[in-house]
Amino acid sequence: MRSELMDSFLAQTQDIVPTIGFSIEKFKTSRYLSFTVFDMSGQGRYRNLWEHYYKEGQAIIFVIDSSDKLRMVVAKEELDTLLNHPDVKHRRLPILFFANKMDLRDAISSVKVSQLLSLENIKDKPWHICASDALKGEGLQEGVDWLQDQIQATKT
Ligand SMILES: Nc1nc2c(ncn2[C@@H]2O[C@H](COP(=O)(O)OP(=O)(O)OP(=O)(O)O)[C@@H](O)[C@H]2O)c(=O)[nH]1
Ligand SMILES: [Mg+2]
Repeated sequence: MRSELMDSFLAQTQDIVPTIGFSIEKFKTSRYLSFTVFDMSGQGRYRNLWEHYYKEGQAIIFVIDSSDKLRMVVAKEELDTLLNHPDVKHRRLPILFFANKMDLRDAISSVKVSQLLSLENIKDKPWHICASDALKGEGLQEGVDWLQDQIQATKT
């Protein structure tokens, strides 16, 4: 099951193109749990689409380019807007952060990303940050395992 998930991630790194609007991905992590992921484009002109999916969503995955220090303030602004949205604000939605592009020399650590985004201020939702390298698939399994535990915990 582990390798099936990794294989599908890695197969997709072969042809990476910017997401236009959004795309839908489905994968199963066990016999009991399948994910339907709305992969929303991070480009400025598509960010207003995000909020239409908060209400139905059971979890949020927020991917940060750890090598882009200049745009970290933009990521923080977008995160704060997301956290204050009425469909998110008062819900215990688990949020998984990927401090991505860890393979790049000028990437900052996940601890530093966490500080710059003030994640310690998120007190009413379970959250977790993972360092990742999406090209090699590193860190992805750890993140998905955490999310799976969170979702299972809310079901039981
Ligand atoms: N070095 C490195 N490059 C990465 C990593 N993850 C993604 N990239 C590259 O970053 C670029 C953007 O990747 P995308 O997957 O299109 O990023 P995205 O956030 O989905 O972008 P949008 O769909 O436009 O919102 C591509 O050239 C990827 O190959 C990583 O962990 N390390
Ligand atoms: Mg994309």
